Amino acid sequence: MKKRFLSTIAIAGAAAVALSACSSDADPGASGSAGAAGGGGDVITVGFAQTGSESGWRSANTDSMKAAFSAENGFDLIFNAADNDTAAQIQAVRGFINQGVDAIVIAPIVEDGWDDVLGEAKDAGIPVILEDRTVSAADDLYAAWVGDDFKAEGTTAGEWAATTFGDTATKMVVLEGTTGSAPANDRAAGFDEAIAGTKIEKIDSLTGDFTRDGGKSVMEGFLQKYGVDGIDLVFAHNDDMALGAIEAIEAAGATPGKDIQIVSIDGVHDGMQALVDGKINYIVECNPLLGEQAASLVKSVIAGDTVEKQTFAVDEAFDQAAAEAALPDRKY
Ligand code: GYE
Repeated sequence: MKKRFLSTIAIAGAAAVALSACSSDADPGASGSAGAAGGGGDVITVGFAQTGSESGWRSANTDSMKAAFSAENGFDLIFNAADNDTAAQIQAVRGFINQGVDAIVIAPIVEDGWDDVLGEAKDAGIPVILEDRTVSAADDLYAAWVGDDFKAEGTTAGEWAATTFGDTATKMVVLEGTTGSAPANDRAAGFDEAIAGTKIEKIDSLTGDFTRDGGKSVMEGFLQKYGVDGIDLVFAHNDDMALGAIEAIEAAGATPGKDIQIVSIDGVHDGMQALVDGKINYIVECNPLLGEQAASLVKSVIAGDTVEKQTFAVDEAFDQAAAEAALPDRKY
């Protein structure tokens, strides 16, 4: 395996200058062994272990990754979506190692539990690039990470809440992302720090797993427990859960954005539309268009170039007027 990786470096190095022009024998359906070790030697075989398809953000991220890791760009992409099942995702990565792919890209569902399989990839000489979420494993077990600053997103959302509600007694519920995931952990931490010392009281917090259905059913439970008048503010860790909460609030006979205000994170099209419509009050962006940066990291790592260990995407934040101005040009 190691030997094959070394030959890949040599081949990729020679091909690096002309990658976009030599995709003629790329075969998207081929298995890992048909890549750099096989015939033409100009194709980089990449196994991508995606989390699943839980949200609008995820769809945009998958599209961006598939577009960047295309045959035209010199890649043979083996795509796996784990349906939010952490064991299945680790299994997929082991499968890529067994296939002898040239590189592995992972969007890790949760932070913990990666040490063993990342160690196996390292022993096999297969570089790993993380995209989107981070892991708690030692950083010498992967080559690089590209994604968004989840803690800063939480802080920005919390600062909006502190400015809007800070001096008024406010009952807040939280719709958490997938338990143990980096964005759920970091967004919660950033938000909590930003509202510390204000009169915002977190009365409840449960996971809705980053899905619209999850957000809806958790919000239904909160409304049953506290009543429409017992909740002033919802912090949703992503837009999809905020959209589910909107359905629950409307079904309870209240007006989202007025009776109960909502702040969320992502900035996907449906979320931004809800902000324009006044049903969400503030959105912090999380850019899902990470494909090109991830693909360029893979090429650099395979070519033996030194790369940045961490690359952060740039995120904005939107109130209603900003969302109205931005919506026509949004790419996702
Ligand atoms: O915010 C959410 C998705 O990991 C940043 O995952 C990503 C998050 C995103 O399901 O919508």
